[in-house]
Order: sequence, then C-alpha cells, then structure tokens
Amino acid sequence: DEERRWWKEAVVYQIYPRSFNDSDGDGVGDIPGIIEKVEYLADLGVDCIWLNPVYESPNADNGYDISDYRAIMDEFGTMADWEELRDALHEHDIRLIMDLVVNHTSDEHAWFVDSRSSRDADKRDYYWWREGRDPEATDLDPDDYDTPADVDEVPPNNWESFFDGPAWTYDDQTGEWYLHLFDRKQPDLNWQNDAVRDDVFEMMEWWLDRGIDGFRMDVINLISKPDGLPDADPEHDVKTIDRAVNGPNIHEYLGEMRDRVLDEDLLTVGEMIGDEMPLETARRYTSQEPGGDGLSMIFHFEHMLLDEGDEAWDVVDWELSDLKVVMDRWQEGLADEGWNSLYLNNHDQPRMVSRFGNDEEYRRESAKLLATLLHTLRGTPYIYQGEELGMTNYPFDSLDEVRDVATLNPLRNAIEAGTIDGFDDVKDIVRVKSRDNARTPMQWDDSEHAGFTDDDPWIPVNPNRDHINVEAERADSASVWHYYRDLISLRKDRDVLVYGDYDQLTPDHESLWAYTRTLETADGDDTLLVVLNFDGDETRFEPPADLASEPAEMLVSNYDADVESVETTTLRPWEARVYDLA
Ligand code: TEU
Repeated sequence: DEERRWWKEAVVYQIYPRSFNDSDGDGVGDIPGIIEKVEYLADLGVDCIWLNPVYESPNADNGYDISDYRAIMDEFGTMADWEELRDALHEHDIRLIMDLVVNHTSDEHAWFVDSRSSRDADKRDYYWWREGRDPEATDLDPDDYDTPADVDEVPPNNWESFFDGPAWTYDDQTGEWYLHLFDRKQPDLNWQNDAVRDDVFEMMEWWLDRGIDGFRMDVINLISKPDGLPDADPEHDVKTIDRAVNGPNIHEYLGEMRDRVLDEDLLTVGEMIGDEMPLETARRYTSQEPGGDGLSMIFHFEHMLLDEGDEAWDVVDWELSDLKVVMDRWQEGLADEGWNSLYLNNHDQPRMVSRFGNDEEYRRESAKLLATLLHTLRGTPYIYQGEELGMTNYPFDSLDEVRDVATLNPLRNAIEAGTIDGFDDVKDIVRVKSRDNARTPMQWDDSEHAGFTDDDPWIPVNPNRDHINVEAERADSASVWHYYRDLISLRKDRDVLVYGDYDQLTPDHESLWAYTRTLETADGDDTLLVVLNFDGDETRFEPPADLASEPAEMLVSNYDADVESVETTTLRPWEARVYDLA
C-alpha cells in the first residue's frame, strides 16, 4: 500500500515575491505584502507555499544570485517580517518551503569575494577557477570573449551560459577564468569541495531550525560537473546543458544531503533541467527507499520543451498527442516508485492559458480545463500566482518593458552582432516566450496598478487587469478562481485524486484526453473518469465499452452539464468533465 504523505495530498502555491503584493509603495512586492494576503491564500485553500528567493541579493537574476543565504533582501523586508509570515502561514495550516539556490551564488557573496582575491585564497576552491587556453590549440575565436587587450586566451572549454554568451569569465585580478552556467554574476559552486558541501548543508539546517517545511532546489541536477570539464561537441549539436546535467556525482551529493539534512516529512522538490530524463534516473531521485536520493518529487522539463524550435528564438506548435506521451511516460514511470509534480507554468515560463489554452475567446474555459488536468493527474499540483485567475501573457511592445536577464542578454547580444535590427524583429517571440510574461504584477483589482502597488511597479501591469483580477473573480461564482477553489477542496475529500491509479484512454486522439483514476477501497473501486476537449471546436467522445452507460454523476465541469451515466457525447470548446463513477 502507498505510504501517505502530506506532500502528496497538498496543493502548492508558488509566490514570486517581487510581483505578488507591495506593502510600502516602492513598486516592488515584499514580505509584509504577502502577510496581508495570507487570508486570501487560506480562502483559496492551498496547503503549502513555495516562496521564490527572498535572500540578500544584488538581483542580477531576481534573487537567484544570492549574496547572503541567512539574510533577507532589504527590498523584501527583514528577518522579523519573514518570521511573521512563517507564523501567519502556519497558524492557517499552510506550510512553507523555501527556494534553495546552491548550484551558484552571487559574485558578491563573501565566499566568492574571498575566492577571487588571490590564487591561494582560503575559498579559492569553492568555485571553478581554471587557466585559459592558447586560442591556436582550439577552435575558439578570442574575439568572442571579453578579455583585456594583452590577454590572448580563450576559456578552458567552449561551454555557453544558459543566459547567452560564454559560461566562463576572465578575472583580471588573478588571471584565471571562473565558470558560470548562468549570468557572469552567478559563479558556480564547486561541490567536489567538502567544505562547500559542509557549508551548504549547515545553511540548510539553519533554515530548517527556523521551522520551514522543505525546499525547492534550484537547478539541482547541475551541481555535479562532468570530470575534466570537457568541451561540448558543436558538430553534434551537444550543448552545455547536455554536458552538465545529472553529472557523475549527483547521487552521491544528494544522498549525502538526505543523510545529513533531510527527512521524509519535508517537501523537497528538485528542479531538474534538461531534455528527456531516463525514468530510472527519475526514480532514483525520488525514491524513498535506502539507496534512493529521497527527494519528494522533481520538476522535469519535458513538457516545457514541446514548443521549442531548433534556434534559441524559435517556437513551434505543440501537439496534444505529444503532451500526452510526455505526461503518460511520467505517470506510468513513477506509478510504483517516486512521485510526480504537476505544473504547466511558473516564474520562468509563459502563462499556461496563453501557451496551452486559448487566452482569447475561450480563456475562461481553457484555464479551467488546464486546472482540471493539473488537479486530476497523479501527483502534487503547483499553482503559480495568478494562474487561479487565468492570468495571461503580456503584450510587450518595446525593450523598455523587458526586465529579465534571460531575455535581455540574448537580445542585446543579437542587436550588437547585427543578427536582428531591434525589438520589433523579436517582439512576437518575446510575447510568447519571455519569462517576464509570468512576472508582471499579480492582479488584485482593476485599478491602474492592479492593487499591487501605489506607485509605479517595477515591471508593467498587464492592461487586462481591467477584467482579470481577484476582486472580479471572487465576485463571480462561475469564475476561474472559484473553480480552482472547488478543485483544491475536492482533493481533501477524495483520496482517489491523490492515490488512485492513472489510466490513459485516448493516447492518439488529436484533441481529446480522457483517462480514469481508480482507487481500490474496502467497498470496491472508487473511479473517476476525466474527459478533456483540448480544442476550440466541438469533439465527440465515445466511452470505452466497460464504462459505457455506467451510472455516474458530474463531479466537476466547466460548462453546465448534468448526467446520470457515461454516454457518448459532444463536448463543447475546451469542455472539461470529471465523472464520478463511485
Ligand atoms: O531556472 C533554471 C533554468 O535555466 C530555466 O528554468 C530557464 O529559466 C528556462 O528554461 C527559461 O529560459 C532556475 C530558476 O528557476 C530561474 O529563475 C533562474 O534564473 C535559474 O535557475 C538560475 O538560478
């Protein structure tokens, strides 16, 4: 029998503090702002908050560049504010997990400041320092790197940063290069060094002692670098990411973390980037057995890659059948061992209704359909702030509206290199793909700044705040918000939603996704049938023979629908139905 765990039964709500609620009118969301909304979160019914980084940071990457793990960013408040938030959440039976960013630190972290000070600094080996290479001995062009005029060197390997440009920066002070898989202000920690692991684990304990309920682990499958830091093979289109993910010591490091710091009552979710991951690896990461890494679950990226084209700025249409292939693979792969997370967007991804639904005519219906999917698959659902309103992508019109380093770096480099003339050349793709789509302020009401702040917000408010906002959603019982609230509360009543088996019924259908969830109980099977029409046109659904004419009630639907049994039916645009066969 499946072991019960609170984190399997929970619904997690993700808060991006910079964009959630500003209490002091500086245009930046903050912790007191979140405290003001704890009541809101309790009303919605969520069980756990994942807080994006709130630590001291120069904000080269909005807090993912940490300069002090044990201090709160001034803009967000104080440690006392944080404690008040923790207590307010716990008083409402809402747990709190914190972002753990330990693949890299800020270049302004004391460790790195010491590390870069000299070749034999105490903390030199906390990071990856290497001598450069003679350009003649490589295929690299020294002009592609930013070195002083008298330095004729290229970096130790050809890796590129995820945020464009080289993954190595030359440092004048000691004449060596340091590795950063992200921005140059985010140097990678050297996990091979025992002292690094000791310090990281001690820091994690320090937070656990402060009563948190777990961690979301940022790009945790990058911490083990391949031996010898070999070049990626450009001929075979092997990128840094293929080189650097799930490295040789990853299980050793996570195993040590599990033994020294973690326990099974914590929610630990590892962000695991990369393309298709062998399910064996996924099971190892999430296995609670001895020898497993013991993470509660991971975030994989396979469904986030379905609309990715070949080039950096390329998007292609995603197909429902491909989405089903990915999700089925994970549903089945972690059915007996391990556990799934369920998400369709977060602070790094476009808004899900714009990407996987229809954010115009059927915004409301498709937002509800996607919610139905996330809350009826097997796994733990994650709601990203604003998702519960059906918030959409932002209509970017100029470079001035963009804030994200992952959008700005490649854009500026492309303009400089002359491969694009200006923003207009990439406007469409920024609107579809930029991480900033998810980072516009939470829409609380229809006022100028959406009730997020009294002053100019740090990033523009979506103009559709005039009709998409918390106030309007709460006032309308047929809203996306109420639908979310119902789904969240249903999870508490029905074990089948958490622990039931998943069975796909329509693997190849182009617009229909139907599946059952089944839980064996003392009084027989508890069965739900979920039917989703991923299309703006009507679609006919014919139930499989063993379900046809079975007595059923409509448990959840995004249209008016009343039934007494499971029958052949025509589903309306983006219609979602959950039949209760119990
Ligand atoms: O993200 C990892 C990451 O590289 C992707 O999520 C990336 O942002 C996405 O593919 C879109 O390009 C994590 C954090 O979630 C992100 O906010 C940080 O910028 C990044 O790590 C570095 O810490």
